[in-house]
Amino acid sequence: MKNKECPKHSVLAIAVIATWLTTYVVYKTAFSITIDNALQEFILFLNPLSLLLFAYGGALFFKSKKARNRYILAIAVVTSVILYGNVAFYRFFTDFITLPVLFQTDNFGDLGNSAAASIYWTDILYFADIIIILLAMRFVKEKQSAVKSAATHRKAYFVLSAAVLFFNLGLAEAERPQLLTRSFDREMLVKNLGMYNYHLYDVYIQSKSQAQRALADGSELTEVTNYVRSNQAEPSEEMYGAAEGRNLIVVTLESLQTFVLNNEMNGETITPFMNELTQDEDTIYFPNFYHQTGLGKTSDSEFLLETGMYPLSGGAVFFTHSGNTFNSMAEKMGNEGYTTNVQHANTKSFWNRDMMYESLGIDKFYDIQSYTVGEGQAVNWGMKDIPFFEQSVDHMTEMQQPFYTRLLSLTNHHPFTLDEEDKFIEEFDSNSGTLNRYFQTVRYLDEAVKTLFDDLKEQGLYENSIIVMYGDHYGISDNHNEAMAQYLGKEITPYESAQLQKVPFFVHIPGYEKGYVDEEIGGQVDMRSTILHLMGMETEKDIQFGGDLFSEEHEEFVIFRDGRFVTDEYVYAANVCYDIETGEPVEDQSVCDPYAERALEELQYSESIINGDLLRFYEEENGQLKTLDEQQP
Ligand code: GP9
Ligand code: MN
Repeated sequence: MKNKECPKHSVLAIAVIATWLTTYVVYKTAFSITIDNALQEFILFLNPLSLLLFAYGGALFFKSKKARNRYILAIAVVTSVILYGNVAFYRFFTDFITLPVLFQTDNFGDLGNSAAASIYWTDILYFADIIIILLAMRFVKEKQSAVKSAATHRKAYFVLSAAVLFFNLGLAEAERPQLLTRSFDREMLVKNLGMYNYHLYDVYIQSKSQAQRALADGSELTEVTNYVRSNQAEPSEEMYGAAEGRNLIVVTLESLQTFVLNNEMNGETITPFMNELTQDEDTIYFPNFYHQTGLGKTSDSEFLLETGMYPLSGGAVFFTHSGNTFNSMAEKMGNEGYTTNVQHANTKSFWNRDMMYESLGIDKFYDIQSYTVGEGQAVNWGMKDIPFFEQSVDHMTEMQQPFYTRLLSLTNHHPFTLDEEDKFIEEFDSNSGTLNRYFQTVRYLDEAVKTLFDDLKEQGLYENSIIVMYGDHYGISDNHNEAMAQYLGKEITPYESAQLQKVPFFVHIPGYEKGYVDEEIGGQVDMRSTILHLMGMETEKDIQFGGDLFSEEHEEFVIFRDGRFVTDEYVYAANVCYDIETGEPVEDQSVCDPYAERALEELQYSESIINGDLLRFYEEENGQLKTLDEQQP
């Protein structure tokens, strides 16, 4: 090599390839990224390239070789530091770095010490690319061609880089539709976009929300507070404190919609246990209860439950605003002496839960690491609900009482697949495999809920608890309307589609004995105050949008996240005002206007609280705005 001259930008090419390969080797050795098929592996391999081409490409703008090499070295060092920083962080937290953790180190205990403890001498290998680049700079003799790095060459280079980026994004979109709007799992982002692009994306998301936060001040809260106060409902005297002092168990029923309850499919009962519950003497069942989630799906339902605020119109609030101050149900219960936790057998970074739960004041997160998934105990997205509930109840026996625990089920999730032995009923026979299988997984979920009740009784936890269960969002989207029409025996109009957003809501109080079916129209935003009042805790000073479903004053007005709404008279969908009884458009369409206006207003208030992080200016103990020196920066 010493004697022969190499093409002009050999060092640049070597640098790109060296860092690219180093990154891929680090992916494979330092992180446990799950790969299910060859395409995923290829995307993982390809994904560092686009950003590296752009970053190193900056070298083409330098005339002198010295400056060019310095630039290349700087990029090599920066990328290595990012990569290695993640390696060290991952060793301790099994997660990738996101900007807020760098500023919220107190959340994570002594980050400095733990990071130091996870550094080894052999880690020098993670910097292999720098060594290769230095050697290349020393030994590779590049041709000094007379033509200056012509602008056209540069252009071609960056067009190529852009092509690689779009090719990568295209593959990622094919492999993981709606990656950026929907699946906010850091592992998924790194897997599809690559470590470097992921960090750029993270910086974008975080700075966008920081900018909105910086521009906000407490005065905006006055208007919101007035609105909230004027719509507040007094708790029902009868139900207030009905479950005071008991353990609170909230179960999220994955993708469960109300239409399957008390219904049959080709002569088979779909939810035998839950059907019984709807008639049970200790249960109040709400058949006219709607989900209000947006793109954040399950996490949005958790947000509605914990905060009584609406999730965001774009993106998942769990991901975009996990650094905010919230006045969550968990925090409130914690203040009243409850230990609080969530149990969910999935990776903790999914929906950014690990970060968000800190902000929501949840003491502990039993993630997949807290479960033993035995042979045959996983299907579809992960651990099956029956063993999940079993082990979750085991965890409960260890918890300090009274506790508030939340269980997130998972088996009844798209694409609704099951092992043969867990299929208790036949498939449906429409043209939609999704809907056909849905009945089977719902049937499995029903069985799992039954075992949960049995386990609680067996472990002596049942009597002294209250069990609240809710469906998180639809499982069958409008894409399956034709099949749905076949099942329901009627056309799926926008009115019907809105009605299909009903999800079950159960309040089960062992020993209550006055159970009934409550026809009140309500939504997930109402869960927080309904539950807190049952637990004997006040909400009158809280800023939130829900109302107690048991209250005489509860208003029947459910606002969907996309602006549709339901009242006791109307259903508003696809810009049409329908009569709720007949499902026909009402003659005078303007009757919906005042509601439409209020729906928009309420959603905007909620959004402004989240975007401005306004609750940091609020003192929930006395319902006052914080004085300047009490405000956090
Ligand atoms: C994943 C589970 C399902 O942890 O919450 O998420 P979803 O896709 O329903 O939002
Ligand atoms: Mn879900």
